[in-house]
Amino acid sequence: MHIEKSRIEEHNHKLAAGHKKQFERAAADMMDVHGVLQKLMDFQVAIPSWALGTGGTRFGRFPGGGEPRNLEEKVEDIGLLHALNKSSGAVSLHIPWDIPSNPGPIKAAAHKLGIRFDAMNSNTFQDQKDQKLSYKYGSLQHVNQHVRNQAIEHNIQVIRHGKELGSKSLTVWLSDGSCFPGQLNFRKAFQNTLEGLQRIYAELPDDWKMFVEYKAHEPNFYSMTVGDWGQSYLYTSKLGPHAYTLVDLGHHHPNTNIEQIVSLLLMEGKLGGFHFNDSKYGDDDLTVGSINPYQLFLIFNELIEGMDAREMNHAGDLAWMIDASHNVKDPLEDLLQSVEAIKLAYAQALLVDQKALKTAQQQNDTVLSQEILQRAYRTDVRPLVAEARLRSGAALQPIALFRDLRVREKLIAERGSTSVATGL
Ligand code: LRH
Ligand code: MN
Repeated sequence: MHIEKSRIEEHNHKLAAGHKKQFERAAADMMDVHGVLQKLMDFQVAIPSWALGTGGTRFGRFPGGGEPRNLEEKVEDIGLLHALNKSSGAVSLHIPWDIPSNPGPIKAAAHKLGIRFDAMNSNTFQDQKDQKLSYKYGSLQHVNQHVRNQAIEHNIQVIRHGKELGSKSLTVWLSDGSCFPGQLNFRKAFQNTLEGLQRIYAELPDDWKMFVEYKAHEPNFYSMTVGDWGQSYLYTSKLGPHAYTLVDLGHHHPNTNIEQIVSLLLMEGKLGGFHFNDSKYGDDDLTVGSINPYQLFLIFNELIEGMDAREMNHAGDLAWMIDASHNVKDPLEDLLQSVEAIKLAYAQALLVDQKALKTAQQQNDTVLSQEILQRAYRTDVRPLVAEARLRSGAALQPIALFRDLRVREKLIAERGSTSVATGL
């Protein structure tokens, strides 16, 4: 399915007058509006290929119909999102869920839709039907060298797929760990994992990055072999300059100060990127900004302060990716909301008067520093983010247009009500 440009222009025309008033009011007392708009237009978020269908839990999965049946249809769906918000110009593939059987045509089709291939994800947390050795007791940590070799070979295969598609990075998330005290020798598990990562790192093309994603718990519930930012930092520091830590917002114990972790990883030049989502308890993979939008704002505030301190390019120097799962919402509407929440948090953080904040911090004026932060957080930046979309040729109200065009109904008519996408 493809959305005609004329339908988007028609939609924007209907909303133009109301939007213009709101934007002018919002922009009236804003510094450097054009600078902020350009940054918003440049900021693209990668869509996870494993989150274009309905997700589920061990208790159940309730598919909504019209789900993409193959990688071609997944790229098409991301094309729909990108047409609506001109902010979803990248896809992050998961192997073997999305092996590109014909990389050339897939790459061309994605390119035509303005979509590039972001980080490739390996998968040594499931046993594939044709797999020789099981990952039940881990992959790179495993006590058996043959299992470790199998996992290393898989990651090298994933790099090969990525090279064919023009990707420039590999994300390694390991479900490795233990469920009971005494099950694992932590030091041996770390050393095996490091040795495995080093052999994968050695196969990285010179212009590639490796992202080491940590997670506090699940599917192991006593220890995880890459369990927190400190452990990931230990690996990435020992691996070398192309290795970075990837922060999945849902991979922390409740109430962890993630913005402080972000600030320190940036300071060390070891922050590679994000898996954005939201959560209230565990790795809930909920819509970004749906539970704790203030935390997302505080993370972007640290990102802007830290990236500007290192003169980094906001749009290109870190990997901006979503990692979510949709149990009750339409997957495409959920992803549109997540991209919107990321852009809103970025826009609010761009409005923070960093100079005044530093002065207040120097004077230990905690009241004033909170006033400065929350003035930006409480600014309604929706007209600004909408204006950035308008100037990029996207829809002023993506979800409203998605519904007006009855996209889901059309996808169900085309693909059927029982089509199921690969992924979580
Ligand atoms: C693990 C994780 C990882 C992906 C998977 C789909 O919880 O966040 O990033 O490989 O979800
Ligand atoms: Mn993740």
